Amino acid sequence: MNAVDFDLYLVTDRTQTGGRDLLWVIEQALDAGIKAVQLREKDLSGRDLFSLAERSHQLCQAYQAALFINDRVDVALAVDAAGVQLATSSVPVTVARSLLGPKKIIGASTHSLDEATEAEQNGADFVLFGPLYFTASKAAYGAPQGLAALKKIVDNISLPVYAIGGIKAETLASIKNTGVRGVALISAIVSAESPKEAATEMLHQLRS
Ligand code: TZP
Repeated sequence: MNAVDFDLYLVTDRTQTGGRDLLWVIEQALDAGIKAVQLREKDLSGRDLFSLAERSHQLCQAYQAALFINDRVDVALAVDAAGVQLATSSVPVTVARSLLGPKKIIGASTHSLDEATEAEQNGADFVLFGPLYFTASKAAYGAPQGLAALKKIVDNISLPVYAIGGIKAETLASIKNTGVRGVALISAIVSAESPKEAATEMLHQLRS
């Protein structure tokens, strides 16, 4: 299992930046100290995603942060990203592992204990679990799972677990109590008036 050493995981959505350049938003978050970014721009063509991933990778490298590419193992390999974030609709974890080799980090997005257990057995390095709370686009992610379901995942697998979905600075204390390794978020940073201040506050709350 590869070392997964970040606590706050920024997930991108360039439709939620309020017209600001996504790379500017990413850099603001990196400047605040975020060490992991998932490029999740599912509507882009392979060519456009590759180009954005290359630029994101350069930025992340400048800040010693890890870049993960959502779903696209080919793009992750092409830009030498730290790893991939696989959805349940992505290629299986075992297949991604054989393509990526032992050193790339594989995150698996899960929605139940069964999925999280399977991800662990198949060689994922960490799991995302959610949606924890209601999200702005809740229809896309399903019903909120809640803290008890999150704790059940944390208690039953050995991989680092990250919560995602509707997470704000105010809810971090109760989320931390479940024993999660960290949290992942989109809107709380990407849509914030100051992504840098929002990320700084999140990191402070997470680490206090
Ligand atoms: N997966 C489950 S919920 C979610 C994803 C990608 C969206 C998280 O966005 P936000 O704005 O942090 O609620």
